[in-house]
Amino acid sequence: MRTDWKNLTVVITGASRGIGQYAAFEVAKRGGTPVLLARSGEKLQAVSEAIKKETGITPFTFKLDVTNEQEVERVFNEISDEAGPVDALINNAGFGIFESVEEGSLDNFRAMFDVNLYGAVACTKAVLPQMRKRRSGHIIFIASLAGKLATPKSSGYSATKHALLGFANSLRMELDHSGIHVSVVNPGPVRTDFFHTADSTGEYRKNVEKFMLDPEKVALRLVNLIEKPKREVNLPFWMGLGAKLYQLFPGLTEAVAGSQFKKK
Ligand code: NJP
Repeated sequence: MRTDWKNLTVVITGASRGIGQYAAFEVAKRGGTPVLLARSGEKLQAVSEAIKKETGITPFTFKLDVTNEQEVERVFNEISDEAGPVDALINNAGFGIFESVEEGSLDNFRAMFDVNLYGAVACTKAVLPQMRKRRSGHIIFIASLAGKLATPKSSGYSATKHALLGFANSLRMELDHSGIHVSVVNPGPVRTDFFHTADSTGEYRKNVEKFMLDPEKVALRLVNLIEKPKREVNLPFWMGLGAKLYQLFPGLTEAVAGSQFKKK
């Protein structure tokens, strides 16, 4: 269990808003140094200033589109030079578009894979050599319960998160006895701007409003992992249980609870 947050450098992708922003606040509140990454430089600056005002910690900020491989390499080199070695990487940047297979465009599928899977792979590859050398580190993926239980109109998004879970599970085994932890957080719906893109009609948001998680609480559970590494956190607990039931009895679960999966 880790409690020495001083001098701990935590890189967070997608830190300009939503879960990533709250995770950055939480890291700084505990005394760690967050490194904020996202495409929107102005928003990163605003988050950084708010963190400094509230916690006294000055975060590092770098503009980064995780889909640009060269940019990922360059930015992670800069992080290493300016902030020092990365102790933890939170692969959080991601987005979804809810549409049926027939209506959805292949371009949207590719764009989701580029950010949600390949972006996380690129950032992970950028921190691994140094973590290996130091025999220490933690890589956390924000996947989704959609990566365990796919529902209608999220085939593309679910596929990216299933892939991300597969990637993380393989990586964990490759890193056995390396001193590097691999964790995954699988949330259900979280009250963030995610839905502005994912759910253009607002239908899904309306249908799941009462189940929506608070991003601040998700961030808290996420940052707790750095203190006490775990393989996986499913939020809320009962939805994680539902996903487990589905994996054990997919046909039966669809037959009994199928209408509950049609909220989009
Ligand atoms: O979403 P949102 P959340 N390169 O839209 C960044 C997963 N999740 O916090 O680049 C770099 O508020 C974007 O920044 P910017 C979800 O799949 C969510 O809810 O400036 N960064 C922003 O900071 C995702 O993996 C729910 O536009 C890129 C951030 O990503 C994670 O949680 C449920 C980028 C997105 O912030 C955070 O999502 C679930 C790029 N190319 C899983 N593209 C949920 N909200 O219900 C985007 O199961 N970003």
